[in-house]
Amino acid sequence: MMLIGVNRSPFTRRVAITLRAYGIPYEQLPISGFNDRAEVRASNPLGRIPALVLDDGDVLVDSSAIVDHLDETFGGDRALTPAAGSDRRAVLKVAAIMMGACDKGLQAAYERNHHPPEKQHQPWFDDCVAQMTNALAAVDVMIVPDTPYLLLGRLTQADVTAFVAERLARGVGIDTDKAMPRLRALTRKLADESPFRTTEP
Ligand SMILES: N[C@@H](CCC(=O)N[C@@H](CS)C(=O)NCC(=O)O)C(=O)O
Repeated sequence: MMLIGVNRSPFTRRVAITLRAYGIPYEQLPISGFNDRAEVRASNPLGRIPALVLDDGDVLVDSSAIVDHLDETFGGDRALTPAAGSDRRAVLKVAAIMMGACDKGLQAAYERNHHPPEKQHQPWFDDCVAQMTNALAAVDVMIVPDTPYLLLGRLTQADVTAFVAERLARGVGIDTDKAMPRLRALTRKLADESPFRTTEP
């Protein structure tokens, strides 16, 4: 398997963490959506990372579709997203909020990094950051202090997505220690676990 994308992308790292959590061997082509657009388009016509090239040559795009395939193929009864029922709904809800938070964080980052200073619109930047902050704060209050994982007493896709979103939040200037201390404490602990530690960009 070949993971297309750089781990500084929260969406790519989410897939990398999932691959490692399942113990799946893979190679990685560390290219970025903006800097290597033509090369990325060879795998994803949209020009976005991540993509995952399967051993039979099939190519999956979008982190949610990729982790769904990995869950189905390798997850068994310990899939990072449970297969059915209220546990599945709970994990998918957190993952959706955290992936949406990443979208907002990236829009804020793009405003800063891809527009010339005179064309940057501060209210748009602030609104994106506020949406991301609210999303992370909503997950912060779900966390029971000193528990190792967000839901179900084990590692799930809720932890994986919250981890990558919290990291991106710091990157756009959100003080997560102050604004969402439980989430920050959780991500500090997760950072020591192998799937997270070994995918640090
Ligand atoms: N919904 C997609 C989002 C992927 C995404 O936004 N990737 C970013 C990098 S973090 C990208 O390639 N951006 C370049 C672009 O959109 O042009 C997913 O979950 O994979």
